[in-house]
Amino acid sequence: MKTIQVILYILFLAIMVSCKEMPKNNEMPKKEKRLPNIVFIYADDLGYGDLSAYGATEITTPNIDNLAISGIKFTNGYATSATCTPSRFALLTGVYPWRNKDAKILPGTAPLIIDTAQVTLPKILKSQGYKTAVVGKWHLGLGNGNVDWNSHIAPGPYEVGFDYSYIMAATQDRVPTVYIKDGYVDNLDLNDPIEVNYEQNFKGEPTGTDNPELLKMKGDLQHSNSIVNGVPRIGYMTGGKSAKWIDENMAVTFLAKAQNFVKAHKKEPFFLYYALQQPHVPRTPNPRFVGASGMGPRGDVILEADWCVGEFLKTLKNEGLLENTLIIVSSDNGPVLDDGYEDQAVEKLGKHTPSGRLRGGKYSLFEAGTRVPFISYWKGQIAPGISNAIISQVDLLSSLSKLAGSEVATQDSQNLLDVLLGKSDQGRESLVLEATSRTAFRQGNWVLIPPYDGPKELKDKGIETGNFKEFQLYNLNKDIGEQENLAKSNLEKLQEMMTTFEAIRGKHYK
Ligand code: NG6
Ligand code: CA
Repeated sequence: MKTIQVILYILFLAIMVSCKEMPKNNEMPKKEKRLPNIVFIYADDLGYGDLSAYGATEITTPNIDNLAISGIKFTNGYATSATCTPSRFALLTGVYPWRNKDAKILPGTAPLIIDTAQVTLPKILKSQGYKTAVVGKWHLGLGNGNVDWNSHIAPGPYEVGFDYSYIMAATQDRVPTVYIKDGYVDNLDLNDPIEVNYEQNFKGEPTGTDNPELLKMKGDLQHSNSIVNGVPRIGYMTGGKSAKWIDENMAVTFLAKAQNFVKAHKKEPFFLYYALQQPHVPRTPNPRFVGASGMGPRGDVILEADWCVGEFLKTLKNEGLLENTLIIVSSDNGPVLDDGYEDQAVEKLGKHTPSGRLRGGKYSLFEAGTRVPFISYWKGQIAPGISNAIISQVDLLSSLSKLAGSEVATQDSQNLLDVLLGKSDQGRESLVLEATSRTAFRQGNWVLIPPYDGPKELKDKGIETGNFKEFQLYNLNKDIGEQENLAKSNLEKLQEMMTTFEAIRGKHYK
C-alpha cells in the first residue's frame, strides 16, 4: 500500500515539475503578470457618517477621503453584522455569520470559531502565491478552549491562513491586554506568567470596582474588572507586566507592523488585513491627537485612524506599490457613542452624526448597524466614482479570489469583482443583515425586519436595536431614515420579502 503511495507521489511531483517548466519550452513565452497586492483596512465601529467623504461636516478625514474621492465610494456597502466577531467571521470565510452559532461577541478566552479545515480568504490567496498577514484586532477566538498564554497559542491566525500575525486577541476593552506575534505573546517575561479569567479576579489584583482611585477613565459595571494603564477592562488578568500594551501607542504599533510587512514582501504579491482598533472603546488617542477633533476621544481617535491610513499609504507610495495594490477600506459595524466608558462621546458630539442620515448604529438591525463606509481604491486601475450597488463584506472572499485568479464560490459570497473595480453597478439583489443574532433582510430598496424581543440590556441603554413586536418594512428609496413602517400598508411586499427571506434563512430564523 505504502509503495503505491510513494510511486504515485513521485509521479505527481514529476508532472508538477514538467508543468512548471512548460512555459520555458514555449516558443513565445508570455510575460508573467504579477498579481496585485490586496490591502483591507478595517476600522472598528466607524459609522456611515463618520468620514467627511461620507458627509461628515464636523470632522475632516483627508486621507481616507482621498481614497474615496480617487477610488469608488460605495453608498450601499455592508458589514454582515452590527457587531465585530460575526462581521470578521464572514469577511474571512465568505459565510454569513448567522450560520455559525459561535459567531457572537467573544470574550478574550474564547476558542477559535473558524474551523481550521474551512476555506478562508487568506488561504485562497496563499494558494495563489500571496504572502498573507493580519495586523490589529483579531476577535475570532484563539486556541481550543484553554489557552496557555505563556506558550504557543494555536490554532489562530496561522491556521486560518495568515503567514504573519501581530494581533490583539479580542478587543481593546478586554483582557488579555497584550500583543500576540505569530502565536506568542510579544515581550513576555516567562518569570511573570499571564493568567486570564473572565469569571473571577486573581488575588491582590486591583479592579475598577474596588479601586476607582487608580482609574484615569471610568467604566460601567461590565468594564470594571482588571485595571491596565488606568483603564478598567472586561475580564481579569494577572502577570505579563512587560508585555502589556500601552493604549496610547497602539495605533503606531500596529501601523509600524503593517508598514514593515509590506516593505518586507514588496517583491511578491501580498494580502494585508490591517484591522485598526479605532474608534472602539476605550478611546485612547496618542497625545498628539488629544483634543484634535474638539469632539473628545471618539473624534480624536477617528483622526488618529485617518492619520494611520495616510502614513500607511505613504509607505505603499514610497515602496512603489500603489499602482499594483488594491486597497479596500471599511468598518466592522456601525457607530456607538456610549459603549461602556465615561469618555464624553455623547456630551461632546455637537452636530456630528456618526450614522449620517441612517437610523440606528452598532447593535442595530436598522441600516446604520451594518451599512458602513466602503471604499475601493487602486491607482491607475479604478476610475473615481460613486457606486450605489449593494455589496457586502461577505462578498470579498469570492471577489478577491477572482482577482487573484481563483474561482471560489461559497453559498453566501458573491463574486462582485467588477463592482468592486467600478466596471459594473450590478451589485447584490438581496442581503441578510444581522445584529445580536437576529436577522433582517434587504431586497432592492426595501428592508424587512421581522418581530423580535430585546436585547433588553441594550434597549435600557437607549440603543435603537431595531427590534419591535411587529413586522417592519421600509422603502429606503423614499425613506432612508427608516421612519415610516409600511408593513401594514404594503402587505403584498411584506409577504413577497418574507418568502424570499425564509427561503435563505429557513423558517426557524428566530
Ligand atoms: C460588548 C461591550 C462593548 C464592546 C462590545 C464588543 C459590555 C456591556 N459591552 O459586550 O463595550 O466591547 O461588546 O464590540 O460589555 S465589538 O465591536 O467588538 O463587537
Ligand atoms: Ca466593532
